[in-house]
Amino acid sequence: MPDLNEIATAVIAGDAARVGSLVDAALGQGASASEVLEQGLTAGMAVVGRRFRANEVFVPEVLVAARAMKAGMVHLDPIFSAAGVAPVGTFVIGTVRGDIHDIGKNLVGMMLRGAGFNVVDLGVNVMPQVFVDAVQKHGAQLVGLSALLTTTMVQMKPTIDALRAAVPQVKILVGGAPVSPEYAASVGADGYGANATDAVERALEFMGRPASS
Ligand code: B12
Repeated sequence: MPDLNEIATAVIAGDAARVGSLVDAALGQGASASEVLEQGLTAGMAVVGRRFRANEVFVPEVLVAARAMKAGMVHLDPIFSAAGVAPVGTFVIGTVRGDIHDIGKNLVGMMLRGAGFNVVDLGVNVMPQVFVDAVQKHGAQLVGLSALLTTTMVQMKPTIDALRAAVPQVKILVGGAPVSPEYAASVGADGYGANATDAVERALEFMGRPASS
């Protein structure tokens, strides 16, 4: 089994090229994409998150680490996507207005694609009407809102209100570090996902396909 700590260390160091080659090597040596993601990339980013909170590193370092994490995710995307079969449904996803964090959202999108969803990714800083337009345009059954800041999670409510008014049939999932199940319920979401696996399970349930089947 390859040493996945090395990947975490390279994410922390923000060495994108090294992360890319270590991820490739780990996959070649038999590590699964999920192991690389959890024990390598996410483990490294968690350390960066703790250091950021403790004011030991600042935005530029976090940005470089985020880029390094993305350089690793590029190698995992085709594996997660290839696992899927016929499209289960269409899922529109985006990070809410005012928020530019996209790593978690991208992970959720990647795992949903792997579970067979057609994923329409609207990117970051997405206005409520843009979610509405995309759901209508793509005939999506599900929409996911991501927020990483306490100052932007408040954008979930107006976004959900706009979706309810225009496309009442769409199921709405919310997530992101500051969001809780209680908060999700208070803004009128249909569901909450603590992580990408959770998001996939909820999405499959909404489509009438329990994850275990
Ligand atoms: C990376 C990062 C950045 C990067 C973002 C790069 C990028 N491309 O995303 C940069 C440097 C740009 C950044 C900027 C800022 N950041 Co920042 N950032 C982080 C950090 C360290 C990691 C976030 C991350 O990617 N985590 C890894 C992913 C995998 O986890 P995740 O996002 O939580 O996603 C998982 C789940 O939440 C869930 N999920 C996520 N979305 C969704 C959606 C759905 C539908 C579902 C079901 C589930 C789901 O599944 C995901 C996968 O498991 C966090 C610290 C932390 N611990 O969260 C701070 C953090 C979020 N940032 C913070 C702050 C304050 C900022 C800035 C305001 C800093 C500044 N002074 O400028 C700016 C804000 C810019 C803006 N307007 O958005 C604070 C927020 C505090 C708060 N409570 O509001 C945090 C918590 C750091 C801290 N101080 O403790 N940041």
